[in-house]
Amino acid sequence: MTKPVQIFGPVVSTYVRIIQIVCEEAGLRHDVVPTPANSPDNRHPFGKVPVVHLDGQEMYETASVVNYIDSAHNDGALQPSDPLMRSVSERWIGIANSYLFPLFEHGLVMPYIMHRYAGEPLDTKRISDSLPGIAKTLSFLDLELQRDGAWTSCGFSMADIFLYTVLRGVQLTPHGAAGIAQMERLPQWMEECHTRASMAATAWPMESGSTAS
Ligand SMILES: N[C@@H](CCC(=O)N[C@@H](CS)C(=O)NCC(=O)O)C(=O)O
Repeated sequence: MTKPVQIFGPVVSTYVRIIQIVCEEAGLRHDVVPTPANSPDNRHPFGKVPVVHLDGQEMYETASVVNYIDSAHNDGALQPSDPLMRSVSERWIGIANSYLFPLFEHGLVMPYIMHRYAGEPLDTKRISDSLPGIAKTLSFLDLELQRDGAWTSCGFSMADIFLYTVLRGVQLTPHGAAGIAQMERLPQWMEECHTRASMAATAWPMESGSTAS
């Protein structure tokens, strides 16, 4: 029996969860080795998490790690074979990494995490400064879904995994839950992802149907 994939990073982390979901999709066993980004044990050269050990390799940068897992262990099932659809899926992964994660994480998700789990006062200024941009971005995603199905036109792909995981953190905050609920198509797509076996198996400990207020 092969060794479980070892994922070095926090137990609650967007990018750790993306690796966990793809391991589930590929039928690979996986363990999180709790490692904060700022720990001396963290071996990422740019101080990020996760770092991953699998197949005798040390890997980092989530998109490249999950592409490897899917290609080597899942027949590439999460990467569309049609070149145009592959490009669409890659575009949405790029959007999730470059624009959505920084906007959501710094503007909404981290203030709630620091408030709820580190006992800091809720940074309402940072949240209120970020909300217009977040609302505009949620509307953009929703309109794209209504227009041509956006990333969902590829069938279930890696894009769904990145986008769902990034958006799930938002949905677990009160402002984010309210914002997503106002959208036309996003809530249904979120629900479909939420009930997928790989997503359900990797739910964060605080996911009990409530928001992170
Ligand atoms: N480009 C990295 C980004 C990973 C990332 O931003 N991880 C977050 C946690 S989900 C992190 O390391 N945050 C800590 C920090 O930026 O100091 C990847 O794709 O793996």
